[in-house]
Amino acid sequence: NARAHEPQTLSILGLGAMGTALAAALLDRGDPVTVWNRSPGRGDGLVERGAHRAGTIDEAVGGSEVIVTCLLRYASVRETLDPLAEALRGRTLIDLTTTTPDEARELGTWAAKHGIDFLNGAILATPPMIGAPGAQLFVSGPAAVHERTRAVLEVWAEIVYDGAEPGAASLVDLAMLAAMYQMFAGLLHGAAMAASVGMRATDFAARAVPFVAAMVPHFAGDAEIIDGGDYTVPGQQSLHFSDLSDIIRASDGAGANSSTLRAVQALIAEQVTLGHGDEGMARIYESLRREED
Ligand code: FVH
Repeated sequence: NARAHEPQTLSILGLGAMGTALAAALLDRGDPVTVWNRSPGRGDGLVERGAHRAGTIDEAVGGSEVIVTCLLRYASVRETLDPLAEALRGRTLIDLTTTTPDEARELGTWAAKHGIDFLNGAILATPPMIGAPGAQLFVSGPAAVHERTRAVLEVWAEIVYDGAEPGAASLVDLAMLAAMYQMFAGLLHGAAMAASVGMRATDFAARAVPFVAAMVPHFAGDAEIIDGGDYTVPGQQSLHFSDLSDIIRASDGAGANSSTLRAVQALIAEQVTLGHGDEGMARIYESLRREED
């Protein structure tokens, strides 16, 4: 039922790797799309497949009800859109550029000031994943804008609505990336340790990936403890036991840089000092989340 949505004319501003993938997915579904890129020479393949190339950015904005920006970063969005505030009035702007929560809020305020319906979006997918299972798109902004545009967005990814506050989608996106980068830093640190006994990184990966994949689901249990507010739940390995000192000695002995592990050790030590040594790893959430609700 690919076309069971209210058709809305749509322009994509920015034909980098991601903007091109977004436009291609619309063409795959048979939807019309107008495309624009700052520099010429991008989007020829899209035009060959039926996309309309706007000659100017004014044409791209003036010709569609929904304007999607997918640019390098927030500064490029403002540089591109600020001169077009009046042309955007009464239209819908969906920004899929990676932005910080504060930047998304600022863009939301700017849009409201100029009578522009605004939805902030954060893509959790690589360009080849767009339109395929596994791609996710977090969106936040007024519910009415989300509901009106959802059928269009669903061609790209599974949509997760993070509520009316525009910064929320960016915050959750960057929180997921924070988790991912720290996990990869951990794997790289492990590979650096294993190198001291002559293990190649590929061999370490072959053993570490299934192990970490089996461990990751345990985070759901930690999350239940955090939400329940009782860190004394029995059956957890205590912070006294997992103070990481053995691992750090092994890392130092292997000549690896132990700084990422020492950062985790400091969080554990803080909670032990505060008297929570008998509790489990979930407790260090209290050292990480310093702000009150
Ligand atoms: N690619 C990915 O895997 C990630 C997945 C997660 C989300 N991101 C975000 O998507 C935004 C765009 O990423 P991209 O991969 O399309 O990036 P590029 O291929 O480098 O294309 C950048 C486009 O931005 C245009 N641009 C840059 N500066 C300006 C400016 N000042 N004014 C107007 N347009 C500008 C650039 O145009 P040009 O250089 O060809 O003229 C490209 O169209 C990004 O936020 C990711 O974090 C993708």
